[in-house]
Amino acid sequence: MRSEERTFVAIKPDGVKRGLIGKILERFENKGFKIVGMKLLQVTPELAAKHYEEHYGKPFYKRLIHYITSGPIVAMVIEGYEAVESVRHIVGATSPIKADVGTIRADFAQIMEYNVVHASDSLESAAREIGLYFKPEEIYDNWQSMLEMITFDEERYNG
Ligand code: FUP
Repeated sequence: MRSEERTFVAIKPDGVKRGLIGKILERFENKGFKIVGMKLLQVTPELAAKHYEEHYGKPFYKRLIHYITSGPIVAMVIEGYEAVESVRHIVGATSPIKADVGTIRADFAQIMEYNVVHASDSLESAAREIGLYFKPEEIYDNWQSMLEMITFDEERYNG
């Protein structure tokens, strides 16, 4: 059964500062995902606190807030087949040491505190995070990507 999902991805400040926006975006475009929302923005401490509320009080919390607010991020809404899980595979494990080779975190990062990219870990967090970073009118999904035309053609599946 086809299952199209939306997920939230962010290129964190270290990724932007290191000039990795293009290389990271390329991974998602190569996979055929449809980028339906994208912007460069500075995360405020208030937004950072909402984004990372589940980590409040943990030993690394302060550093995490400092890091995510240390420069602009590129926020994206990505759409595709089982996008939440599929994007997490492309991003890799939280720790770049444990992340599989070929994932963004394994290929571009050394330590967990600067792991270059964020991706939602469930459909619920995706919906919450998309709502934090994007207004509904900032999401553009009324177009068909080339891959969507080829692979998600209803007539091919059901005709
Ligand atoms: P992930 O979903 O892979 O981004 O990981 P988490 O939501 O568990 O953690 C969010 C961010 O907190 C990570 F990207 C890095 C940071 N973190 C630490 O710095 N130390 C930890 O022990 C766990 C997470």
